[in-house]
Amino acid sequence: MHEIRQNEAPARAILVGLDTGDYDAAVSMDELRALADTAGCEVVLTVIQNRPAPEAATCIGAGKLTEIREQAALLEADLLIFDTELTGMQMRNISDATDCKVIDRTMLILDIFAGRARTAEGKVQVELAQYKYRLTRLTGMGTALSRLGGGIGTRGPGETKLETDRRHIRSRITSLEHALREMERHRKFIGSRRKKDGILTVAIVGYTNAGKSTLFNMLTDAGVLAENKLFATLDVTARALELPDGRTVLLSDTVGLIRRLPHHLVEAFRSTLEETAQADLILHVLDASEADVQERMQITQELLNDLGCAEIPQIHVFNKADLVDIPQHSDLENVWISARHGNGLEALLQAIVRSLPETARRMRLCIPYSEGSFLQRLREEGKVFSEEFTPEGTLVDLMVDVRYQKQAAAFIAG
Ligand SMILES: Nc1nc2c(ncn2[C@@H]2O[C@H](COP(=O)(O)OP(=O)(O)OP(=O)(O)O)[C@@H](O)[C@H]2O)c(=O)[nH]1
Ligand SMILES: [Mg+2]
Repeated sequence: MHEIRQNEAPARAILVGLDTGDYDAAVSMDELRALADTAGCEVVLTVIQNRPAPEAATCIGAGKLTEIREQAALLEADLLIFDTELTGMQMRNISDATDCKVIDRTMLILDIFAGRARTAEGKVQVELAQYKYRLTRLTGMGTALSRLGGGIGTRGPGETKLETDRRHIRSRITSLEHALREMERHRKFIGSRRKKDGILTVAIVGYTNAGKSTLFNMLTDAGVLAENKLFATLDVTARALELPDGRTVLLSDTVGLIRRLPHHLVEAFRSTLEETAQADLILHVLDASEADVQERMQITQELLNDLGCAEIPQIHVFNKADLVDIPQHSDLENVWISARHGNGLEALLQAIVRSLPETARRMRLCIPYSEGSFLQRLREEGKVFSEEFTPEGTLVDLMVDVRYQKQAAAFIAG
């Protein structure tokens, strides 16, 4: 496990929120606590200050800072996690005033991301986001981060590099961006090849902790890490899934979404999530046992719309049915399941079959030589597995697009 270095004691953290009335601060703080848990911190106190706007120099007021300093000493806390984004200057001032290490919500999320990225592309995306965030906060950040705090906020780019060599960071950003473009190009290439092969893709999408990876594993037996932590999955993971109608689709598991996802992060993960925009079908997984399931559904839907996925057919998958005690009625667009116990998966697979567009099908044909142009069209549109010349015509095994299936049926090889 990355999130806390094994040889360090967990950070004892105080969460600090500012309630300006712009959003529901209490809910946001609950989520910050879950994030802190995920990062391996022990939360010893939560402080919320009501004020119309942040203090320029210190975010919260001087009185509150003194109070936090005293509480930190009393509770032996060494880390402050702010729910709002801080400037480098604010970090230094707060750190000086309280003697604690100071990070903000974005840094905490980036820290979790850094420990969890699996693929090369995911790792590069996180590192890039970290460098970019830090570059704008170099002044002050060094002191604010040099204190203990259980290693939180220090994963990824090394601190000394950050402080001493701005130019180094800039060139690192350039080379990471270059590497990322290469990876994107490769991914797009694979994507277009899939389309030619007539492979449909189904993306599992949803709020963090909804049970996406558990469902993915149940459906594909892939053994992808599933655990009760936020952001257990950071990269798109894809596996082949055979459907009851014999077609094989590519099923992908994606990163969990969260409210107030800092825009740098949406940017950083846009390319990964953009793969979702190519999907033929979206399984929108919901944790039916959460009280705010409707709101989470909406947050996820808005992010999907931002990514240009509004038109893609969607199935709402109400997961964790084992935990809720209300009537559960499934139809083609709303399916109740328990991914953990495997309940409802049959109905889900049927709904998937019914929701996917008709597509290419693999066929074995014997096409007379007089129909050469038809064969040529088939070759251009679909992948050819084998071809053999016989006295009766060309014996070919290939994917046939739905448009040609009727015409091709006349040539099915016996
Ligand atoms: N009771 C119950 N728990 C479930 C069910 N499905 C998943 N869980 C639990 O919910 C937690 C989160 O599951 P994951 O599959 O990791 O969730 P995820 O959506 O992939 O989460 P991220 O990748 O972090 O966004 C785990 O503890 C699962 O065991 C279910 O049907 N019933
Ligand atoms: Mg997951």
